[in-house]
Amino acid sequence: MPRKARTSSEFRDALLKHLTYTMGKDPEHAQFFDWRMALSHAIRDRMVDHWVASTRKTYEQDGKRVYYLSMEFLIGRLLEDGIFNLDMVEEVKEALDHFGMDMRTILNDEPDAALGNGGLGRLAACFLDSLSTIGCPAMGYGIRYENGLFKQSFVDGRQVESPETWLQEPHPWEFERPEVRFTLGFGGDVIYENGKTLWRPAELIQAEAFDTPIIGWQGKWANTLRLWAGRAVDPFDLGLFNAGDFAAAAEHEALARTISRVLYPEDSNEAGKELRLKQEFFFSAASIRDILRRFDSQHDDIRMLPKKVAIQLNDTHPAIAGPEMLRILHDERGLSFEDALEIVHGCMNYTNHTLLPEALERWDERLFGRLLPRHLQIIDRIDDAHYKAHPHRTLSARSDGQVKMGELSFIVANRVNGVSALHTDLMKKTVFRELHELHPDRIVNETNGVTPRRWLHSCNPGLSRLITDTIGEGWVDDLEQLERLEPLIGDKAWIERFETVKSDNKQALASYVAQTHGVKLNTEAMFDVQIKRMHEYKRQHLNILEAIAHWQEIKDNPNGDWTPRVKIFAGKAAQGYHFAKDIIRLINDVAKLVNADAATRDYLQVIFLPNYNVTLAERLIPAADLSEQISTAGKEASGTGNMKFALNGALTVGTLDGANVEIRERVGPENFFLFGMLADEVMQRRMIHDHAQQAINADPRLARALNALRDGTFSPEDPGRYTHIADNLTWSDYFLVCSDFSDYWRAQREVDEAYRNPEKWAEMAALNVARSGWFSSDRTIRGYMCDIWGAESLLA
Ligand code: B1H
Repeated sequence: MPRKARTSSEFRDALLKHLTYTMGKDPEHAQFFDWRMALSHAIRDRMVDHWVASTRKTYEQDGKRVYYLSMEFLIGRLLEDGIFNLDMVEEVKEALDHFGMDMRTILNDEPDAALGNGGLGRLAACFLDSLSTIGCPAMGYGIRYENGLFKQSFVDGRQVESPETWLQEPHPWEFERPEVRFTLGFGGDVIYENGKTLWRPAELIQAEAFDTPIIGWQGKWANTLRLWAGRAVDPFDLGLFNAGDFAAAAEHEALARTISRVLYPEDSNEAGKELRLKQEFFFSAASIRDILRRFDSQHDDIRMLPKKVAIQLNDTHPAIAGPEMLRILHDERGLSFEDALEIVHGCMNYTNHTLLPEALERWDERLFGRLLPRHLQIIDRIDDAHYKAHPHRTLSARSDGQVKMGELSFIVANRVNGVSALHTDLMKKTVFRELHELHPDRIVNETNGVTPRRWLHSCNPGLSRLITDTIGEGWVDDLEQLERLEPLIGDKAWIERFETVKSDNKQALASYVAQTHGVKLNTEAMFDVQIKRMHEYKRQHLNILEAIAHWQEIKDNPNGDWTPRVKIFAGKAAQGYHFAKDIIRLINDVAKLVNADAATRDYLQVIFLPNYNVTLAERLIPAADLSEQISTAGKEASGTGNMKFALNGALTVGTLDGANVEIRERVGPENFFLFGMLADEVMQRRMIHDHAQQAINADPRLARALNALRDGTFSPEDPGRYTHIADNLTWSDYFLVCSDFSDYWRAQREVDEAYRNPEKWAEMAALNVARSGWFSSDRTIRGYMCDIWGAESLLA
């Protein structure tokens, strides 16, 4: 289909048609909502043309298909993304203009689909975008949570959670597929009949499919995101199972509704709850059935499966897909266990996203056995088979009364990957050391990436325009072309345009903050941004402690020649993570005092923006001067926010952790503010029993900042409020905030110094942009296609 073949009046007609016939409104009485829905439907129609064509081609070509199984897809808003990917910005503006409507206002009316917690879910969303842009036949499978990640607000500086209700309004992007339903079970028992082992679940539930088209750049290809919703099975089926048992029937009804109700809000922390295991089995089992059904519709030889199907497990959350597929092939289809295992092994791959022990999924075997009795037996047989192949090894997916999903995934998978070079290296040396010795070719690295469509082209139109004016628009799906900007960086006129873009973005953010929060930000100051989930290992408390020490120093010498800064934070804490919530409160209390301090407020402002989500990230990242990536080395598997900032021309102050290592290598060490211990130094340092006190004794600034936490400076009405944070840092400090403080302080003063030379700063920032092309998720997906899936693009 030739691009922009349709005229704008045609699009105007389409818009009006949807306003009239889909929404039942005339333009005089239509609300923003009606316009947004009409526009979404008109855009969706354009997507569907491409979608149908891609699906047809996928069936015709019968190439290998990729299935990405993920508990989370943090997709954010879809309308703007669709308009940009279809290259229809001007057309849409014109059409809306004609009706006296403003595009921005309409776009801002869309709720943010927050079906994920943080980086892991956002990565899945970036991958979908890249799979479609590349034209790799693929499908994402997940859960259609009625309530996504909670909304965050502050009351007296404290985080308060409320439910997220994105589905309360009609969601225009999904297609309900009532014909695609699978009945799944839990519990019950395992019976032996005519030499066969069969699982007879006691509790039944249906999974119903909802499909969202995922359109790639310029609409050349579109894949599907298929999300499963829980439904009660019909009364006849129920009758078959529990005739007359009304209590069980009621429980079943409740479960059906509950299973896709909420996203578990734990990021990098495993809750071990029964409902969570049910959710995992629910969507994994439905997806496996769907995959097998589709395969069967085109092939008769199940041994062909690994040639036609690659399944990616996004962390261990869908790991039960392996045993479930084995159960179907062996128990239901009669393949030998060995043959079935070989087929499953040929299809499955596993991505590990964290080494944090508390995030590695383990299930109590009694809970597991009660819900999935047959799968427990199958996991034992997988273990036996592995043991037979590698005698004298006691390694197991089952031990100490637990089912270990990491080990299980590793054993079942054909390829196991980490998400940055450092993380993959640490995987080999730590959590999977022994398994890696047995299977030295299994672990591969695929450093994460981010989609340049959302994270540059659409979120930063000013920079996008400058880049396109300079090198043409080829960079949007070939991001390494950004290196062609490098020769321009010495050009005064060009670098001035680059600076103007940043300062316009800062202005835009400042007016948004003024409007929504009534705070006036100093746009002359450096915008220093830390936005991510709240977690001790991410060390937002290191950042705020440095801010406190800095504030104290400014107060000592208010006439000093300080470099003005605005420190911006955003991020949610898991409901039950009290320490993280206390850090939020501390930052809010510090903000309150510091922003009101007439002696210092020209030099230092602190603000914590509530309800961090994809949309807020899209506003903040283009406006940032400084990106805070300060995790304890060895703890952040990759980070992806770090890449978005660099790509949008922020400089990083960071540790050698996760993908920071590779970012620094690529942008050049002279364009990156490095500080802190290395991963192995961290391990050494922890051996010193009084590491924190030594650090405090050696750095009076740190001691003074900690004192301010203890003496109630930031909570005069409740002076003891932050004592426990100071105590934790002094007496335990597992994440080595104190030990890294002095070096962080040093790096921050270098940042101050550098910012005082705007031209030099702009050059460094522009080099970050020009050299970040490698961090496109297109590059990452090509890596998976080649090293893991053996899949090919169907675009000519
Ligand atoms: C990441 C998670 C995670 N790693 C458990 N692990 C969850 C673990 O609901 N749960 O139980 C949810 C999420 N998320 C992140 O993945 C890493 O911390 C980041 O460093 C990384 O960039 C991201 C994508 O690979």
